[in-house]
Amino acid sequence: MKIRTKLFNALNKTRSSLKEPLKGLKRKKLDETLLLSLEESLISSDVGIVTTDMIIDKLSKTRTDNPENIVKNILLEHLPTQDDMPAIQSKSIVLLIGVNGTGKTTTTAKLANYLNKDHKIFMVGADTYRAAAAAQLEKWSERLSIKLVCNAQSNDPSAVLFDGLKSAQKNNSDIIIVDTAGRLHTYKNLMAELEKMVRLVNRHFPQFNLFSILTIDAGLGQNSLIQAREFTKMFKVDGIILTKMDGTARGGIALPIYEELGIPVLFLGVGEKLEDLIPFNAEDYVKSILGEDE
Ligand SMILES: Nc1nc2c(ncn2[C@@H]2O[C@H](COP(=O)(O)OP(=O)(O)OP(=O)(O)O)[C@@H](O)[C@H]2O)c(=O)[nH]1
Ligand SMILES: [Mg+2]
Repeated sequence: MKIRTKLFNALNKTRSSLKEPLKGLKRKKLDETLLLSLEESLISSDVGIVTTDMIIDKLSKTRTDNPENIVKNILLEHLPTQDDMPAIQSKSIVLLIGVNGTGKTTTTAKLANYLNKDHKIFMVGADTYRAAAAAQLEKWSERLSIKLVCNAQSNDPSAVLFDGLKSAQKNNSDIIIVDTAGRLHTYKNLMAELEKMVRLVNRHFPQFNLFSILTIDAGLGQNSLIQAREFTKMFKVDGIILTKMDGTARGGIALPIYEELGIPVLFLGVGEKLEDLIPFNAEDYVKSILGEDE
Protein backbone atom coordinates (compact mmCIF):
# COMPACT_ATOMS: atom_id res chain seq x y z
CA MET A 1 0.00 0.00 0.00
CA LYS A 2 1.24 3.47 -0.84
CA ILE A 3 2.50 5.45 2.16
CA ARG A 4 0.05 8.29 1.57
CA THR A 5 -2.87 5.90 1.32
CA LYS A 6 -1.80 4.36 4.60
CA LEU A 7 -1.67 7.77 6.24
CA PHE A 8 -5.02 8.72 4.74
CA ASN A 9 -6.57 5.52 6.14
CA ALA A 10 -5.01 6.01 9.55
CA LEU A 11 -6.52 9.48 9.81
CA ASN A 12 -9.94 8.29 8.73
CA LYS A 13 -11.66 8.93 12.05
CA THR A 14 -10.04 12.32 12.55
CA ARG A 15 -11.05 13.35 9.05
CA SER A 16 -14.63 12.23 9.36
CA SER A 17 -15.29 14.39 12.41
CA LEU A 18 -14.16 17.47 10.46
CA LYS A 19 -15.87 16.54 7.23
CA GLU A 20 -19.39 17.87 7.84
CA PRO A 21 -18.52 21.31 9.18
CA LEU A 22 -15.93 21.76 6.42
CA LYS A 23 -18.44 20.76 3.77
CA GLY A 24 -20.96 23.12 5.30
CA LEU A 25 -18.50 25.98 5.21
CA LYS A 26 -17.92 25.40 1.52
CA ARG A 27 -21.61 25.28 0.66
CA LYS A 28 -22.99 28.12 2.69
CA LYS A 29 -21.99 31.49 3.96
CA LEU A 30 -20.20 31.33 7.26
CA ASP A 31 -22.59 31.14 10.12
CA GLU A 32 -22.21 30.83 13.87
CA THR A 33 -23.56 27.29 14.10
CA LEU A 34 -21.13 25.99 11.48
CA LEU A 35 -18.20 27.73 13.08
CA LEU A 36 -19.16 26.34 16.45
CA SER A 37 -19.38 22.83 15.06
CA LEU A 38 -16.00 23.21 13.31
CA GLU A 39 -14.49 24.51 16.54
CA GLU A 40 -15.82 21.52 18.47
CA SER A 41 -14.51 19.08 15.86
CA LEU A 42 -11.08 20.69 15.80
CA ILE A 43 -10.84 20.57 19.56
CA SER A 44 -11.99 16.97 19.77
CA SER A 45 -9.44 16.03 17.10
CA ASP A 46 -6.76 17.35 19.48
CA VAL A 47 -5.64 20.08 17.12
CA GLY A 48 -5.26 22.23 20.23
CA ILE A 49 -6.87 25.41 21.49
CA VAL A 50 -4.30 27.87 20.12
CA THR A 51 -4.55 26.65 16.54
CA THR A 52 -8.31 26.16 16.76
CA ASP A 53 -8.81 29.73 17.99
CA MET A 54 -6.70 31.10 15.15
CA ILE A 55 -8.70 29.16 12.59
CA ILE A 56 -12.10 30.21 13.94
CA ASP A 57 -10.98 33.81 14.37
CA LYS A 58 -9.66 34.07 10.84
CA LEU A 59 -12.69 32.33 9.33
CA SER A 60 -15.10 34.62 11.12
CA LYS A 61 -13.27 37.72 9.90
CA THR A 62 -12.51 36.71 6.32
CA ARG A 63 -14.76 36.60 3.29
CA THR A 64 -13.64 33.66 1.20
CA ASP A 65 -14.90 31.07 -1.25
CA ASN A 66 -12.32 28.66 -0.03
CA PRO A 67 -12.48 28.35 3.77
CA GLU A 68 -10.67 25.02 3.55
CA ASN A 69 -7.61 26.81 2.31
CA ILE A 70 -7.58 29.03 5.38
CA VAL A 71 -7.80 25.98 7.64
CA LYS A 72 -5.08 24.23 5.67
CA ASN A 73 -2.66 27.15 5.81
CA ILE A 74 -3.10 27.71 9.53
CA LEU A 75 -2.57 24.01 10.22
CA LEU A 76 0.59 24.04 8.10
CA GLU A 77 1.94 27.11 9.88
CA HIS A 78 1.81 25.17 13.13
CA LEU A 79 3.66 22.11 11.92
CA PRO A 80 7.34 21.41 11.42
CA THR A 81 8.77 21.60 7.92
CA GLN A 82 11.43 19.16 6.72
CA ASP A 83 14.06 21.73 7.79
CA ASP A 84 12.84 21.64 11.38
CA MET A 85 13.39 17.91 11.62
CA PRO A 86 16.66 16.33 12.63
CA ALA A 87 17.72 13.79 10.01
CA ILE A 88 18.87 10.46 11.35
CA GLN A 89 21.99 9.84 9.30
CA SER A 90 25.03 7.59 9.49
CA LYS A 91 26.84 7.49 12.83
CA SER A 92 23.73 7.89 14.93
CA ILE A 93 22.48 6.34 18.09
CA VAL A 94 18.72 6.52 18.52
CA LEU A 95 17.35 6.09 22.03
CA LEU A 96 13.66 5.23 22.00
CA ILE A 97 12.18 6.44 25.24
CA GLY A 98 8.66 6.79 26.59
CA VAL A 99 6.03 5.66 29.05
CA ASN A 100 5.27 1.93 29.18
CA GLY A 101 3.04 0.57 26.48
CA THR A 102 3.46 3.53 24.13
CA GLY A 103 5.20 1.40 21.51
CA LYS A 104 8.96 1.68 22.08
CA THR A 105 9.84 -1.92 21.32
CA THR A 106 7.58 -2.17 18.28
CA THR A 107 8.88 1.18 17.03
CA THR A 108 12.48 0.04 17.52
CA ALA A 109 11.81 -2.77 15.07
CA LYS A 110 9.82 -0.57 12.67
CA LEU A 111 12.50 2.11 12.65
CA ALA A 112 15.21 -0.52 12.15
CA ASN A 113 13.24 -1.85 9.20
CA TYR A 114 12.74 1.65 7.76
CA LEU A 115 16.38 2.73 8.06
CA ASN A 116 17.72 -0.67 7.01
CA LYS A 117 17.24 0.21 3.33
CA ASP A 118 20.08 2.75 3.41
CA HIS A 119 22.09 1.91 6.51
CA LYS A 120 23.74 -0.85 8.42
CA ILE A 121 21.51 -1.11 11.47
CA PHE A 122 22.12 -2.59 14.89
CA MET A 123 19.60 -2.93 17.72
CA VAL A 124 20.17 -2.85 21.46
CA GLY A 125 17.57 -4.03 23.95
CA ALA A 126 18.26 -1.93 27.03
CA ASP A 127 14.93 -2.61 28.72
CA THR A 128 16.08 -4.81 31.56
CA TYR A 129 12.99 -4.10 33.63
CA ARG A 130 10.48 -6.24 31.79
CA ALA A 131 11.32 -9.93 31.61
CA ALA A 132 9.72 -10.38 28.19
CA ALA A 133 11.38 -7.36 26.58
CA ALA A 134 14.44 -9.23 25.30
CA ALA A 135 12.36 -12.03 23.80
CA GLN A 136 10.13 -9.52 22.01
CA LEU A 137 13.12 -7.85 20.36
CA GLU A 138 14.84 -11.16 19.58
CA LYS A 139 11.85 -12.12 17.48
CA TRP A 140 12.02 -8.87 15.52
CA SER A 141 15.78 -9.23 15.13
CA GLU A 142 15.35 -12.66 13.57
CA ARG A 143 12.60 -11.50 11.25
CA LEU A 144 14.61 -8.49 10.13
CA SER A 145 17.99 -10.24 10.09
CA ILE A 146 19.34 -7.28 12.01
CA LYS A 147 21.90 -7.83 14.75
CA LEU A 148 20.79 -7.33 18.33
CA VAL A 149 22.44 -7.18 21.71
CA CYS A 150 20.28 -7.69 24.76
CA ASN A 151 20.64 -9.50 28.05
CA ALA A 152 17.62 -10.97 29.75
CA GLN A 153 19.69 -11.71 32.86
CA SER A 154 21.03 -8.22 33.39
CA ASN A 155 19.39 -5.58 35.52
CA ASP A 156 21.68 -2.81 34.41
CA PRO A 157 20.43 -1.06 31.25
CA SER A 158 23.54 1.08 30.85
CA ALA A 159 25.78 -1.98 30.98
CA VAL A 160 23.72 -3.62 28.24
CA LEU A 161 23.89 -0.40 26.23
CA PHE A 162 27.68 -0.28 26.60
CA ASP A 163 28.05 -3.90 25.44
CA GLY A 164 25.66 -3.25 22.59
CA LEU A 165 27.47 -0.16 21.37
CA LYS A 166 30.82 -1.94 21.52
CA SER A 167 29.45 -4.82 19.43
CA ALA A 168 27.82 -2.40 17.01
CA GLN A 169 31.17 -0.66 16.52
CA LYS A 170 32.93 -3.97 15.89
CA ASN A 171 30.21 -4.78 13.42
CA ASN A 172 30.72 -1.43 11.64
CA SER A 173 27.06 -0.59 12.04
CA ASP A 174 26.21 3.00 11.31
CA ILE A 175 22.87 3.45 13.05
CA ILE A 176 22.13 1.88 16.41
CA ILE A 177 18.58 1.82 17.69
CA VAL A 178 18.13 1.34 21.41
CA ASP A 179 14.95 0.13 23.09
CA THR A 180 14.61 1.32 26.69
CA ALA A 181 12.32 0.57 29.62
CA GLY A 182 9.08 2.48 30.03
CA ARG A 183 9.07 2.09 33.73
CA LEU A 184 11.48 1.54 36.57
CA HIS A 185 10.63 1.38 40.25
CA THR A 186 9.96 5.09 40.13
CA TYR A 187 9.77 7.75 37.45
CA LYS A 188 12.78 9.38 39.06
CA ASN A 189 14.80 6.17 38.66
CA LEU A 190 13.77 5.96 35.04
CA MET A 191 14.94 9.51 34.34
CA ALA A 192 18.20 8.89 36.21
CA GLU A 193 18.81 5.77 34.14
CA LEU A 194 18.13 7.59 30.88
CA GLU A 195 20.50 10.40 31.89
CA LYS A 196 23.13 7.78 32.66
CA MET A 197 22.76 6.33 29.17
CA VAL A 198 23.19 9.78 27.62
CA ARG A 199 26.36 10.37 29.65
CA LEU A 200 27.68 6.98 28.64
CA VAL A 201 27.20 7.74 24.95
CA ASN A 202 28.74 11.22 25.26
CA ARG A 203 31.74 9.94 27.15
CA HIS A 204 32.52 6.70 25.34
CA PHE A 205 30.98 7.08 21.90
CA PRO A 206 31.29 10.79 21.07
CA GLN A 207 31.70 10.08 17.37
CA PHE A 208 27.98 9.21 17.21
CA ASN A 209 25.11 11.69 17.11
CA LEU A 210 22.64 10.89 19.81
CA PHE A 211 18.92 11.25 19.16
CA SER A 212 16.46 10.80 21.99
CA ILE A 213 13.10 10.03 20.49
CA LEU A 214 9.96 9.90 22.56
CA THR A 215 7.09 7.58 21.67
CA ILE A 216 3.68 9.00 22.46
CA ASP A 217 0.45 7.05 22.11
CA ALA A 218 -1.72 9.33 19.96
CA GLY A 219 -4.92 7.76 21.23
CA LEU A 220 -4.72 9.09 24.77
CA GLY A 221 -6.11 12.52 23.98
CA GLN A 222 -5.03 15.27 26.33
CA ASN A 223 -2.99 12.70 28.24
CA SER A 224 -0.71 12.31 25.24
CA LEU A 225 0.16 15.98 25.47
CA ILE A 226 0.53 15.84 29.24
CA GLN A 227 2.88 12.87 28.90
CA ALA A 228 4.99 14.64 26.31
CA ARG A 229 5.08 17.78 28.44
CA GLU A 230 6.15 15.89 31.57
CA PHE A 231 8.80 13.87 29.80
CA THR A 232 10.32 16.81 27.98
CA LYS A 233 10.52 18.84 31.17
CA MET A 234 12.85 16.26 32.61
CA PHE A 235 14.72 14.98 29.61
CA LYS A 236 16.01 16.47 26.38
CA VAL A 237 13.89 15.07 23.58
CA ASP A 238 14.91 15.58 19.93
CA GLY A 239 11.83 14.24 18.26
CA ILE A 240 8.56 12.44 18.81
CA ILE A 241 7.04 9.37 17.20
CA LEU A 242 3.28 9.35 17.49
CA THR A 243 2.17 5.75 17.72
CA LYS A 244 -1.26 4.16 17.27
CA MET A 245 -2.48 6.86 14.91
CA ASP A 246 -4.59 4.15 13.34
CA GLY A 247 -7.95 3.99 14.98
CA THR A 248 -7.83 7.27 16.89
CA ALA A 249 -10.06 10.25 16.17
CA ARG A 250 -7.51 12.45 17.87
CA GLY A 251 -5.05 12.56 15.01
CA GLY A 252 -4.46 16.31 15.33
CA ILE A 253 -2.10 15.82 18.27
CA ALA A 254 1.06 16.63 16.25
CA LEU A 255 -0.08 20.27 16.24
CA PRO A 256 -0.24 21.09 19.97
CA ILE A 257 2.94 19.06 20.51
CA TYR A 258 4.85 21.25 18.10
CA GLU A 259 3.04 24.45 19.09
CA GLU A 260 3.62 24.04 22.79
CA LEU A 261 6.81 22.03 23.08
CA GLY A 262 8.54 22.95 19.84
CA ILE A 263 9.42 19.31 19.27
CA PRO A 264 8.81 17.92 15.78
CA VAL A 265 6.99 14.69 15.15
CA LEU A 266 9.34 12.60 13.02
CA PHE A 267 7.27 9.52 12.30
CA LEU A 268 3.73 8.25 12.71
CA GLY A 269 2.97 4.69 13.78
CA VAL A 270 -0.09 3.47 11.94
CA GLY A 271 -0.34 -0.20 12.90
CA GLU A 272 1.42 -3.14 14.47
CA LYS A 273 3.31 -4.37 11.43
CA LEU A 274 6.89 -3.57 10.49
CA GLU A 275 5.89 -1.39 7.56
CA ASP A 276 3.45 0.63 9.63
CA LEU A 277 5.76 3.56 10.23
CA ILE A 278 5.43 6.70 8.15
CA PRO A 279 7.93 9.56 8.03
CA PHE A 280 6.12 12.73 9.02
CA ASN A 281 5.35 15.17 6.24
CA ALA A 282 3.25 18.21 7.16
CA GLU A 283 1.58 18.59 3.74
CA ASP A 284 0.49 14.96 3.58
CA TYR A 285 -0.62 15.03 7.19
CA VAL A 286 -2.82 18.09 6.69
CA LYS A 287 -4.24 16.70 3.46
CA SER A 288 -5.17 13.51 5.26
CA ILE A 289 -6.87 15.42 8.06
CA LEU A 290 -8.84 17.67 5.75
CA GLY A 291 -9.58 15.06 3.13
CA GLU A 292 -8.16 16.73 0.04
CA ASP A 293 -6.61 13.54 -1.19
CA GLU A 294 -7.86 10.51 -3.10
N1 LIG B 1 -2.42 -0.25 16.36
C1 LIG B 1 -1.17 0.02 16.70
N2 LIG B 1 -0.59 -0.67 17.70
C2 LIG B 1 0.68 -0.37 18.03
C3 LIG B 1 1.43 0.62 17.38
N3 LIG B 1 2.65 0.68 17.95
C4 LIG B 1 2.66 -0.25 18.92
N4 LIG B 1 1.48 -0.90 18.99
C5 LIG B 1 1.06 -1.96 19.92
O1 LIG B 1 1.09 -1.45 21.23
C6 LIG B 1 1.45 -2.48 22.17
C7 LIG B 1 2.61 -2.01 23.02
O2 LIG B 1 3.75 -1.87 22.20
P1 LIG B 1 5.24 -2.07 22.71
O3 LIG B 1 6.12 -1.79 21.56
O4 LIG B 1 5.42 -3.36 23.40
O5 LIG B 1 5.30 -0.86 23.76
P2 LIG B 1 6.50 -0.50 24.74
O6 LIG B 1 6.53 0.98 24.84
O7 LIG B 1 7.74 -1.17 24.32
O8 LIG B 1 5.97 -1.11 26.10
P3 LIG B 1 6.84 -1.41 27.44
O9 LIG B 1 8.06 -2.15 27.02
O10 LIG B 1 5.91 -2.21 28.31
O11 LIG B 1 7.15 -0.08 28.05
C8 LIG B 1 1.77 -3.70 21.32
O12 LIG B 1 0.64 -4.54 21.31
C9 LIG B 1 2.02 -3.13 19.93
O13 LIG B 1 1.74 -4.05 18.91
C10 LIG B 1 0.78 1.36 16.31
O14 LIG B 1 1.32 2.27 15.67
N5 LIG B 1 -0.52 1.01 16.02
MG1 LIG C 1 9.02 -2.43 25.33
